[in-house]
Amino acid sequence: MTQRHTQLGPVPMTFSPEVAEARANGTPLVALESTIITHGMPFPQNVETARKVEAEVRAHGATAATMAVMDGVLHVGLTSDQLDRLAGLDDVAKLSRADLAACLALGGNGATTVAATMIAARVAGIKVFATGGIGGVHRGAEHSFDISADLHELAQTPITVVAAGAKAILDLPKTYEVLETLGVPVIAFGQDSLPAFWSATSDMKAPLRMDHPRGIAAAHVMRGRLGVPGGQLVANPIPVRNQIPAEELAPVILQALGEAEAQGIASKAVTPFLLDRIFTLTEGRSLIANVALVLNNARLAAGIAAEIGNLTK
Ligand code: PSU
Ligand code: MN
Repeated sequence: MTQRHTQLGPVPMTFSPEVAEARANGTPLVALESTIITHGMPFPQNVETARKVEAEVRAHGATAATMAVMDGVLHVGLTSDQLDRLAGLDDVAKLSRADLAACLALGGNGATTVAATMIAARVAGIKVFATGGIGGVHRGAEHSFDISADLHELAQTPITVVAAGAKAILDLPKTYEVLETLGVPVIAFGQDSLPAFWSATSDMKAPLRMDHPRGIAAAHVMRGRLGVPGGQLVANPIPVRNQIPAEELAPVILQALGEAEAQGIASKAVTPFLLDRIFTLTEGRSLIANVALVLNNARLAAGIAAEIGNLTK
C-alpha cells in the first residue's frame, strides 16, 4: 500500500449505479456488510448468499448497498463484477472501526464488519443495516479481553442493525449485559426471548419486544430526536424450520472453542476460525442456517427502512 495523496480530500466514496438510482428516486436503502462474504462463509456459498441477500432486499421494495473498500475507495453498493472481485481477492483486510480510515487513506482493500459497515452507512446516509449476527463478548473474555468493537459502535453510531442476535459462539449473557451498560436498545422481533443466532430462542428475556417494523422505525427516529447517540439492535429470530436447536450445537461450539484455544487463535482471527470449524463439524448445516437467517434479516430490514422513510418524509 502506498500513500497517494499529499493533500487528503473528503472520504473517497462511490455509489453503485443501482444505489445512485435508489437515492435519486427515494427508494429505501439497506446496508449490507462484506466481512460475512470474505471471512464468514466459504466460497462459493459466500458470493451466492451475497447475491441472494441483495435480491431479497429488492423483492421487499428496498435497494441493497453492500459496503466494501476497494483500492482505497468506499463502495456503497457493489456491481456484480465488483462482488466477484472482492470474493476473489487474497489479501482482503477485515475492517472494523480501528482499521477503516487507514485502509481508505492508504488505498487498500477491505471488507467491512458490523462496526465498519455502520460507520460507512452513516457516511452514506443509510439508516438500516442487515447482517447475520453481531460480534460481542467472547467466552473467556475475563482472560482474553476479547470484546467486539461492534458493541461500542452500536452505542455511538445511529444505525438500526437487524441481526439474529449475537453469534452463539459468544458469551451471550455477557454480550447483552454490555449492550445494556452501553445503552443500546435490544429489540426482539415478534417474541419475548432473545434469539441465539442458529437457534430461534434462548432462556434470556429480551429487554424490548416489537412485532411490527413501524415501531422499530419510530424508536429509531425518536432516539435521534432525543439527541441520544447510537443505534439499535433488532434481534430477529431465525425461522424455526431453519434453526439448529441450541442443545445440539452446544457441544460443537465447545469443540471449536477448544481447538481455537489449543491453536492459539486470537483477536480478529477468532470469529472466522470458529465459524469455519462449526461449518465443518456440522457438515455444512450451520451455513445453511446462517444463510436462512441473513435472508430473514434482509426482509425485516427492508420493511424498517421503508417505515423510517415514511416517518421522515
Ligand atoms: N454475521 C455472520 N457472519 C459473520 C459476521 C456476522 O453471520 O462472519 C461478521 C461480522 O462482520 C461481525 C464479525 O462484525 O463477524 C465479528 O467479528 P469480531 O468477533 O472479530 O468482532
Ligand atoms: Mn474480537
